[in-house]
Amino acid sequence: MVRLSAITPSGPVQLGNYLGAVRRWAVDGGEDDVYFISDLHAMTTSHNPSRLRALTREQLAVLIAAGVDPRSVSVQSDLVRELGALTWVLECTCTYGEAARMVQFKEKSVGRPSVRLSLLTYPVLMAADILLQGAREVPVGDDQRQHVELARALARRFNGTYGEVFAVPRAVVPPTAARVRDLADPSRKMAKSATDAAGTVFVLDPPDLVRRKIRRAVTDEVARVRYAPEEQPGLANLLEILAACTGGEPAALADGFTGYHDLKEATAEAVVEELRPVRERTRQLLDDPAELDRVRAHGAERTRDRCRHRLDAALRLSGLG
Ligand code: AQP
Repeated sequence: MVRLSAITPSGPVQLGNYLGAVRRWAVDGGEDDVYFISDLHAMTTSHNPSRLRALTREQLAVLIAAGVDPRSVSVQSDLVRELGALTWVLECTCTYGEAARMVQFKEKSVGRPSVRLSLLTYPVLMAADILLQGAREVPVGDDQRQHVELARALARRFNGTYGEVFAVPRAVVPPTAARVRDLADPSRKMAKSATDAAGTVFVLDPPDLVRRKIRRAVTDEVARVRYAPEEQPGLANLLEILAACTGGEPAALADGFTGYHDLKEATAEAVVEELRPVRERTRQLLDDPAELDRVRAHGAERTRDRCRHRLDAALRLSGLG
């Protein structure tokens, strides 16, 4: 069973990406899975080329440092020719109505004619990512579920129209749908491209900065430590982060604290300790370009080998070549 997931280099890896996705890929992932840095997806909004390249490399290092099997990691653009070819075939399989119905596109494009055309078409590129690798399971958050449904529909339509080539993928909801919230504004999820970095803990932040950000986390006036996500979202976020780092349950952990200060200190230390090895190993990898280049080249070769027969069949059956 091939599972496929990705992280977009739209900013440095943040605590939510790590706890909600990368750490799980490290624990649950198998050699057959595909975990990749989706640098092509990062180009759907305005981007700086050298920053994109540097973030791609940094994210690759973080994945390996976090313990994701190096044999399962790759960079999306290393397959740009194969993906470009299949994306075209799938765009010729997809209707405009299907693409324009994507909620993410509607939300991000409303009243903004200057959005890139790629924001409309990238779910088709995502379908190509999934179908080329023969992925059966795609772990995604709710916001990406609709895109996996599109990949499913396109696989079925292609197979039904031209001949059986693609496995039909399905979205799977990660077992613990941990949603880390912004420390400065717990009504939002933590995001790597947040404009105000005060509420975002980045995996590579130095320990003192992590502590400062967590000490300044927005809480409330209730002055009682309990796990009540609706009434005390900031506090609940801290308890969930602490639970994710220590393996406990947020509600049970709440009983161990009498004041907010102690909870913040404990959470800060737990996060610093959780991230310490990842940060140190990432630094080593970034200082050793040969090792990173080797992993990246292997990932490119492996994903290319794996997709070749599907791409050739899809091109041939659809009347090309
Ligand atoms: N706050 C979060 N809590 C838990 N999981 C999260 N993920 C993202 N934010 C949180 C998960 O991280 C994986 C990679 O995410 P992505 O790069 O594909 O895109 P994203 O979800 O849009 O991530 P960001 O950090 O919010 O980036 P920007 O700022 O560019 O939008 C996914 O599995 C995602 O669910």
